[in-house]
Amino acid sequence: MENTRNVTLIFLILTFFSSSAISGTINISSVVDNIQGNISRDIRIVGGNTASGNQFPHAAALFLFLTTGESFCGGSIIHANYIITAAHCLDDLIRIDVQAGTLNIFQGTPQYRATVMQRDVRQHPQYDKETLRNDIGLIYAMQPIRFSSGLQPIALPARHLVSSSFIGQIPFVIGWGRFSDSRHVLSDALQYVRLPIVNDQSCTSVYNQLFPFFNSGTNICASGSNGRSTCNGDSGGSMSITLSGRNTLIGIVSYGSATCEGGYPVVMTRVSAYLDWISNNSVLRL
Ligand SMILES: *[C@@H]1O[C@H](CO)[C@@H](O)[C@H](O)[C@H]1NC(C)=O
Ligand SMILES: *[C@@H]1O[C@H](CO)[C@@H](O)[C@H](O)[C@H]1NC(C)=O
Ligand SMILES: CC(=O)N[C@H]1CO[C@H](CO)[C@@H](O)[C@@H]1O
Repeated sequence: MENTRNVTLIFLILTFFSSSAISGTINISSVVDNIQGNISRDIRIVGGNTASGNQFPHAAALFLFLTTGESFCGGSIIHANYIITAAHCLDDLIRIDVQAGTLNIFQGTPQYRATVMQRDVRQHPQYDKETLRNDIGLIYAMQPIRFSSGLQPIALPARHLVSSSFIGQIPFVIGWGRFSDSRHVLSDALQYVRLPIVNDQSCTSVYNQLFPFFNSGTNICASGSNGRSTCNGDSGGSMSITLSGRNTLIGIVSYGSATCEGGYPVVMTRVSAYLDWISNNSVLRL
């Protein structure tokens, strides 16, 4: 019973992330209406703050046009021609309208806008949609991103960090993915929240009861307690910490519970496990 419920939670959050968008408004009401019983409809931001200034100049907003409708994800600029995101954001893709260099995705003036077609994105070849293993993807931005103080790439982890668990770190997780009870819309303003990295057991106990979704080598487990969660960190968005004075991308938002306030942990893709794949599929040499 408990097992079934936990597994259900995982797939619900995926459904939300792939629900249709209408010019910036994600309409998840039809999805919510399908939810039976125990899953809370009370899905809203808790514990987040609005980003300011040039706090997260690597943040990219991905307006996704899919064969199944419209959707939205976050991404991170890692090079003038590359944006990294979650592979599941790129399922059924036709094209992406990318915006970067703005904190506000509807009211703002993005410094960068481009349309990227499906042929210019790459999902990890071992990405598995059912289990969300290897949930990482690259977007090739043919039109180069011109950097400024508000538009900068984020550093990737150094090789020597490949074996680091990062447990105890309290990274920033960002996103525009705001849902409210009454209006199921994205947040106009970029939101951030700090989620402590906890031990793998915290995630395996929730997500691995029926099937081993969480994989220690390629995922990072973040706390969803104390009223903070990834409702504000849309799929594909960054989890970052400061290393050697540079903001460094260590995780990509992958999945979690549909109940943001349920205190369930959140699962990230462990970026340091994919340095070879990123090197092999971009001009970066990591
Ligand atoms: C959202 O979906 C509901 C149910 O399908 C529909 O009634 C409503 O008009 C939709 N809202 C928008 C903004 O499209
Ligand atoms: C990267 O490329 C090398 C050389 O072609 C290959 O041996 C290796 O398996 C690749 N690794 C990944 C993760 O793609
Ligand atoms: C739809 C569903 O799962 N409903 C369950 C909600 O929780 C109560 C109490 O635990 C169960 O009796 C319902 O079956």
